[in-house]
Amino acid sequence: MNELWCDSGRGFHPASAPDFLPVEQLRDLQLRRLRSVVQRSYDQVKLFRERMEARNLLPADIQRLEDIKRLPFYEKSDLRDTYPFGLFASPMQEIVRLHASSGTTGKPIVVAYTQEDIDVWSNVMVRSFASCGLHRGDIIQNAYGYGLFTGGLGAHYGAEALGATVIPISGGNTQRQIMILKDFSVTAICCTPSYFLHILDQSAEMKINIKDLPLRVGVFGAEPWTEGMRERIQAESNIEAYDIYGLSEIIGPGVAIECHKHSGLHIFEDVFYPEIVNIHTGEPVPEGAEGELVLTTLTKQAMPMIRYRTHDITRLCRERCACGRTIARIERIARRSDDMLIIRGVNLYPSQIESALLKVEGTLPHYQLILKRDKGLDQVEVDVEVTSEFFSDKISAMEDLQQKLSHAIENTTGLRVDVRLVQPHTIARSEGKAKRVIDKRNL
Ligand code: DLL
Repeated sequence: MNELWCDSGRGFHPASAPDFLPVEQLRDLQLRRLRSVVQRSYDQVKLFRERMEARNLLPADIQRLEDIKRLPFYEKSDLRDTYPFGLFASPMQEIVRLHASSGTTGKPIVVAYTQEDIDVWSNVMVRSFASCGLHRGDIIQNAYGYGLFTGGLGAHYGAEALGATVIPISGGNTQRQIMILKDFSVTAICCTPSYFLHILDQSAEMKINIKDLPLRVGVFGAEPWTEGMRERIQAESNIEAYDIYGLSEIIGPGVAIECHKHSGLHIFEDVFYPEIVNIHTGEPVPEGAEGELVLTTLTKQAMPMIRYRTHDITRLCRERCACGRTIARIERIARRSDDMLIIRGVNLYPSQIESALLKVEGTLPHYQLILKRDKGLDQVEVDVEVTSEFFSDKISAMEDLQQKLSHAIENTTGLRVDVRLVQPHTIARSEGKAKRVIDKRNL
């Protein structure tokens, strides 16, 4: 048995073996899989074949991993343009599951899985849970939404394959969530970080202290969140909060996850090949530099994605992690290239507001950006909830807090925004992904 594998201490599970592969072996495996997925896509997917032909490329031209750069990108628009089944590489007889992601406009994008794809997905989810120190005997409350969203079923099958006990509660009905957390002695919860905050708020109202429960791990993802948010969550609940990343187009949850060192998310490189490219040119960035994550599914049968542009901004770190895993890490994803708001010429990301707000005492991590246009000029209003102690009648105290927040935001973003303090529970809560921006400019 690999020594490093044992050294990692916590979260050991046999399925996590590929996390600790010697790097040369990992590269060999990646190349073999890359060549096979390129061949499969070329043979089965018209759009891919046409793009290869337009570049005078044959699958056999992929001789080394670096050759991946010669391949065309896939974009989200390709999934929309070929809606619903145009990118499938397996006949329907072999497809056992479809999921869809709603997106903000129009038709959803559809993704497909063969049984083999589902098994790979369960495998990466087992490795994800193992990385959070979970194992057989743990009771996992799965509050990701079940349905077309990949979060619920993805985590569900992974938890079962791990040998843990899964509670398929899905999102919503927060009071029942809290009752079950307590009565079933739940040890881990899966949901979006913003929904967990809501659970914390509600439990305080129900006079249940989450700190008194056996809950010890949170597997949080599906939306950007900050270190400040992690600190709040951990301080208020005494659990260890892990960041899990994934996207429907690639598989769902389980593309990358933190280990107990919490220094980046390990990407399951034997299954998903990562590249980082310049968001404008699509050219590779220097090693370690920030850019857009591009992913290739190395094993997907039903719907392989080759060089899929995720629009998620991160960097890649190939340095060996202290946990012993040899697979690369990506930095926490705080923003998407298409999340960027340009306000009076300044680039603004919602997560910058979150980091600024959480530095100021008295604020709650519930906020929303309202975009308005006044005489042709864009204005941003930041609505932020403040604790009931701070929400006082003393106008001076409130003004003081408002000033502090405006300064903190200006220091972080370079933008002057209007801050509006609102009472706790004023901002609508979501059972899934939080809605951080309301754009009233084009109404
Ligand atoms: O959100 C899959 C998922 C479910 C991941 C449960 C983790 C947990 P989609 O709905 O297709 O899939 O949304 C994918 O969400 O491209 C990111 O922009 C964002 N995202 C997902 N996880 C994280 C994360 C699921 N940990 C899109 N941090 C991705 C930041 C995240 N953003």
